[in-house]
Amino acid sequence: MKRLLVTALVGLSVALPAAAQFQKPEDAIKYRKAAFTVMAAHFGRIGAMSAGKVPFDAAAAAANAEIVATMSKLPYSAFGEGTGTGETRAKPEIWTNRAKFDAAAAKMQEEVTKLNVAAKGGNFDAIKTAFGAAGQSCKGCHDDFRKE
Ligand code: ASC
Repeated sequence: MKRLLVTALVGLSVALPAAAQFQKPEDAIKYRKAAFTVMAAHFGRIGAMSAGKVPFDAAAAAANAEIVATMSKLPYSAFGEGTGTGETRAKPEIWTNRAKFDAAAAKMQEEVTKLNVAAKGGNFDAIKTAFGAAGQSCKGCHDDFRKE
């Protein structure tokens, strides 16, 4: 019985992001903005180290990169049809050029996964390089799909 419950819970946790349901478009918008906000906060902490603004701390970099990698998976289930208006800077191109948007999202997820690997390795130069590439992947998507 216990095992059945554990199996069900694990299955649910895997299925949740893809099946995320939102009552209203505003809920989806809030959710994805929250995910990006948390991701950016932790990404920025690695950025501060990369830029020499705060001392390099390998354990902190690794912890932050892990959170970034996890958060990076969350926002995209909240870009459903009908969520392009309201309190959002999302451009209509997200829905008219979905393949390009999805590719940009996948690229970002790939780069933050690399950042996570680098951060676990603890080498400052490798982290800096991976951070730069990840930042470029954020910027690339913003340039095409986010209003100023
Ligand atoms: C950040 C952050 C972003 C990206 C982007 C990179 O730290 O919050 O959205 O980096 O600015 O160009």
